[in-house]
Amino acid sequence: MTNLSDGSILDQVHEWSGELTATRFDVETGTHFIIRIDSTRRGPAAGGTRAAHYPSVLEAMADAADLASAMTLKMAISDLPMGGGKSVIALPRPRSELSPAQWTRILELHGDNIEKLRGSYWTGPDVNTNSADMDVIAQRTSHVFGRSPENGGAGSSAHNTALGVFTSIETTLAWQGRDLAGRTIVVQGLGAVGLDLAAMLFDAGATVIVCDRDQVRSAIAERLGYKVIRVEEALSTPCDVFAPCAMGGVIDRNVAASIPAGAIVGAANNPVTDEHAEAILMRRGIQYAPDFVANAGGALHLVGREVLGWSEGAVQQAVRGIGKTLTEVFELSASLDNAPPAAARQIARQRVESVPAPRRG
Ligand code: NAD
Ligand code: PPY
Repeated sequence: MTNLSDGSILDQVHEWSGELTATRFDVETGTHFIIRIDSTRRGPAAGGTRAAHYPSVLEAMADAADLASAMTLKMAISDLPMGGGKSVIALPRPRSELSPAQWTRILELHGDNIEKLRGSYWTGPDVNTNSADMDVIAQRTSHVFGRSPENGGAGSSAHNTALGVFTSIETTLAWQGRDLAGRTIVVQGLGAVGLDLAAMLFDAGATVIVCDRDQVRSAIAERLGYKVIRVEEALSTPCDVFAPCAMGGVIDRNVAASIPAGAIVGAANNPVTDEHAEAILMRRGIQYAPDFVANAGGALHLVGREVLGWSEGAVQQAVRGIGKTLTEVFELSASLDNAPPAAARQIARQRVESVPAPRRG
């Protein structure tokens, strides 16, 4: 992950190994737009647009870089013909405080920025953006995944992301010699992915414990028969599997040393802060399914449907295939005596490097 103690934005750009950082500040809306292309080695860079009110532009830049790098790994380990990138719209205030007209204007400007990159970066939905937002961006550029089906897009990827995480939980437990039925799973975050995942786990006979900072979502979960805990209890509730489905960065070194879980498998991108924390999890025998393997169902959905022309059935077959990929990662991790994310990065980087680097102009 990008080190935030680095002094300036320029220092951060110098230290990043990615291909391109594009930024623009719009005075009218007070918005910083950031697009980071990590790699186009395997194909055009792709990755969603995240909109949030960040504490600083430096943090927004760092988030975009870390998320873009994870996309390169996700595409490569999933054998998709794309590179990795991501965009961050750093809003002047929280999304909920923007008027519909302001939000539309921001999306249009973002579409203009993407269009200027002439197809080297393709966007899609991410935290705080959805298919309707992609429809707006698509009025300014054709380099957009996940428009609504009425407008010719593949729609929301959340269900296939949840299916991939569910498959990964089954695979991780099987690796530990256990079944899903009767296991206790803590799902942190009941958004589009978390709620769907919780339902699949419940139907499979698991004990589902959930939390969300949104009271309405917690109330829905209670009605569905899940045990609801407070947000602050998520990292200290004993469980067989902890499934982070809210934001990244939740497992730092201290949490890695204390979390009472048998495994960590979720949808959130970059949930573990650094390699040291990954090593602590491994030393404690906590099986961590790398995020960019477990949450690749969304990318398989968007790229499968819109680039490869797959049917929904073919997408689901590919998403189920995440289980096989994850087992290969666990096998390599065991043989190298190294943490699963290190093994997964090794497989993905080999795939990226097997494609010849483009000639410099
Ligand atoms: P979402 O915005 O629909 O849901 C996130 C939920 O987390 C919200 O309900 C929010 O209230 C809750 N939340 C936020 N902070 C919390 C906290 N500290 N504790 C508990 N709950 C909290 O997002 P989503 O589409 O469900 O995605 C979930 C995660 O998975 C995100 O990190 C996203 O980047 C990642 N992801 C999603 C997809 C996809 O296809 N949607 C694909 C890959 C990765
Ligand atoms: C992610 O999987 O983290 C995404 O950002 C979703 C995505 C995947 C592929 C293209 C665009 C967005």
